[in-house]
Amino acid sequence: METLSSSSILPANVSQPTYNRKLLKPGIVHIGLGAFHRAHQAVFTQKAIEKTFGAWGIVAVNLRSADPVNALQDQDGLYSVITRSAEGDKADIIGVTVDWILAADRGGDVLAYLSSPDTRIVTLTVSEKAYGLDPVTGGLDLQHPAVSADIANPQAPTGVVGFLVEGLVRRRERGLLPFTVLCCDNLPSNGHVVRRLVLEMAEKRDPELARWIDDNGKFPCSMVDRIVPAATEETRNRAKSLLGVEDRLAIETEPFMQWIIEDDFVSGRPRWEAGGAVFATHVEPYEKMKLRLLNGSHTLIAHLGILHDLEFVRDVMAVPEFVQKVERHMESVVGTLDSVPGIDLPLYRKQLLERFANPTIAHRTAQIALDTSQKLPQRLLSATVETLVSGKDASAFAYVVALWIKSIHKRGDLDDPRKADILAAAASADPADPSASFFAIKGLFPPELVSARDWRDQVNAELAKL
Ligand code: CS2
Repeated sequence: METLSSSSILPANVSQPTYNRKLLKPGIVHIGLGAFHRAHQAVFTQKAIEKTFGAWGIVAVNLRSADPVNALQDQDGLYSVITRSAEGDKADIIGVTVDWILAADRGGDVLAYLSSPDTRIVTLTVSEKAYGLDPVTGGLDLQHPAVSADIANPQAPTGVVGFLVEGLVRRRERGLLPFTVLCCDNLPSNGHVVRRLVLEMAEKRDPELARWIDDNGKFPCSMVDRIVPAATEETRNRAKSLLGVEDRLAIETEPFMQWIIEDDFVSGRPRWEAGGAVFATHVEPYEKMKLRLLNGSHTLIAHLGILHDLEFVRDVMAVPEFVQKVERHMESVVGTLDSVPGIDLPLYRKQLLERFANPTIAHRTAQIALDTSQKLPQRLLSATVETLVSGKDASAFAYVVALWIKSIHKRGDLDDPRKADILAAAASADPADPSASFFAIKGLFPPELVSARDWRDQVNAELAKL
């Protein structure tokens, strides 16, 4: 079967870019060419360009995996996003990607783009673990492989922070302004986090450079939301039947999408409002709401799914007892949230339950359970600390930690950067105090929780019930 390309003739109900792709110039470098980016920032950017054409084409950079880069090459930069709902499936072709690079092979080309006057924004979706963030200090983890490699050999970076710093070095040498760094990963105050990491690495190189970035750089925070399961053979088959051609990059997603962005850019930005993005002065309340209510519930659902052999989020949501657990969890979370401008929290919660239950979205519980150690702090543990400080009941959060521990025992394995420590904790667990070895893992639980003996007893009590 033919592969999607710019000469494909597609069915009339498949929407295609309405702008002239040949005239689209690069303006954004995006690092992390995963499913999420393809169904989120790229879609918003396409809508912005359709509304107001401008030099906002995306150069898509993947740090390590070659597959999506090769697929973009074979498909002239095109791919489809399939939006699934009870109303049916709708395919849209996205054409905003103007170049594609595997950084591991062509790091020099990535740096050339990063130091080009045309590049005004660098967006990031590299996942929590890629930044080299030390959860205890909030600064750089010097043991992180990419961080140590990029400090040792800064001109040939391998990791996201190393690329940003080397790109900024070259811009400064060329007399250019910095690019705006727009983090789109699920981290709290994500712009501040990345700013700090970049400044720390820059400082090690040259304090003057760090000062220049501090004075001229911008790192707006942003809250991103769209549920985008990893694509499967089924996704590609669905694309085939909708498009009539093969699309190796097809992804499927829900209709909902949200992007709240701090409007603080060095040299302009696309009109992302055209896709429904909201520009706000303070993004933190939205991030906190989303990380704790959506992602925190996801982590709960993921481990319920693993323990009960339920493959997809929707399967967990089909069990009334588990829905009650999610509702109880959300109730505890709401006690930790400030009011969020423009958001009706009860409605937001109701929508989340509906989104999780969407029968057309096959979101694997195992996918969400990946890297749980990197997700617990912002999704669960900070809310737990705040709940305990205010003297409220945090047993709903103890339940999630117990589920996670139990799921490790059940699987005997996991995919997580702290895997070795976590498996060692599981192997040495003391039946009389089964969570103790997990709480002893360095830098995983905040000190306030390590010393919260009563709460840890609740984790043990939940474990005993499981
Ligand atoms: C999920 C998120 O995999 C996970 O950890 O919780 O990817 C989630 O689907 C998105 O943040 C939704 O916006």
